[in-house]
Amino acid sequence: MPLPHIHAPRDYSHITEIPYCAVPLSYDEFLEKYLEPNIPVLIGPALTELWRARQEWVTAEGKPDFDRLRSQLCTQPVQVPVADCHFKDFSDQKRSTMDLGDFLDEWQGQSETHQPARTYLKDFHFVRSFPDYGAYETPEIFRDDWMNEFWTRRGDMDDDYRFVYCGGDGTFTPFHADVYRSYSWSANICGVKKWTLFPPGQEHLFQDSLHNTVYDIDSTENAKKFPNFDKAIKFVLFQNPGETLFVPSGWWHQVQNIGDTISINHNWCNGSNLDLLLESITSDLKDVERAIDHLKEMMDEQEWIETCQNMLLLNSGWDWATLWQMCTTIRDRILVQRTCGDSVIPESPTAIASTDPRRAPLFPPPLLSQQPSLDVTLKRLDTVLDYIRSTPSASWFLTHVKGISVDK
Ligand SMILES: O=C(O)CCC(=O)C(=O)O
Ligand SMILES: [Fe+2]
Repeated sequence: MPLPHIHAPRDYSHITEIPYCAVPLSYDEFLEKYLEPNIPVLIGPALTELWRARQEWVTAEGKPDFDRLRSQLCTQPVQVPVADCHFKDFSDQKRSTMDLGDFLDEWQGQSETHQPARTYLKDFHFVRSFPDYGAYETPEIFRDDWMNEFWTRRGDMDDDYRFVYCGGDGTFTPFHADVYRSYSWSANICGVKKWTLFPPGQEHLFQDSLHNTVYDIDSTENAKKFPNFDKAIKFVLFQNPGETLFVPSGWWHQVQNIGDTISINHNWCNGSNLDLLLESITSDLKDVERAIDHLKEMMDEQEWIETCQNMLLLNSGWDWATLWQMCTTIRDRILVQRTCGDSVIPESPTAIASTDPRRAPLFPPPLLSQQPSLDVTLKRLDTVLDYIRSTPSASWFLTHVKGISVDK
């Protein structure tokens, strides 16, 4: 079934450089100039100036304050996820976990002896590990965030997309577009990040038909497999301490740390990239169907649908049920907000009260002034929900496997 029309086509051909906003911009300006057209913007350090992380994690010389980090964060053992930047593991770096105190000791030792770093602390769920610490406040322009609102409200999962990254000189994140075609915002606490950003629509220059993608944009090997990769349009920018980058949906990027770097970032989505999310889940599903096509004739139709959805959830972290539940959770909240305005922070019907203190703290819904008109968003949500309802395999899966009613 063709994808529904949700958003006007986007055009990146006029972009000559990544815009810089020295002063924090209003939500309306951000929505109109960057979020809706899906264009990156680098925002000056005033946005993050008052954050505890910027005031307490960095020395007067602009280096990580290792002693303070240790005394504030390592009073008890905390396991953190790390990546080995010298070890490619399929399309990512080799991942493991280590104790935060051990990571800080190793990092400080390498930094002080000017050794190259290879261990990169990444995707560390900081707010979940330190719910009362208050390292930063999500900037108002990034509060219309359905992923964090929904994932922190779900009763069946303890997850969020609020991260801290820490790495020495030379650590890097290989070439990718973010999970589910989500946006990210990334605020630099110290150090410099070199970003190389590629607008969407050029995937044929760096991806093969099985969606194998360039891993390191600086590798001399790329030309053999992707001879036209050097023709891709790209933008390089240097993000200095305190600056925040909005990374739009589906923009490919590689990130290189210059000097000892700490950053905070969130992955997020909302009505402005809902069409791209839907496109991403349908494309991921096609990849799954193709990968296990040889099993199709051994299964009946229903077993096939269920197997594909299970694989989709394993590979991509979501299935039709996840998208459906996120959309209905946000829709329910908007309906209440339409009547009660900002005075009520509604509880999602899918939220199950939890007494587990290790759960990620809730991410509050945006105020009316921090999101587009509720009617525009409702229309977009209803278009996606109607599409899922009218896709037979999706509605069968939701109704019969997940026990979710898709009736209007
Ligand atoms: O800072 C990094 O190393 C990667 C960040 C990133 O990929 C993102 O914010 O989307
Ligand atoms: Fe990313």
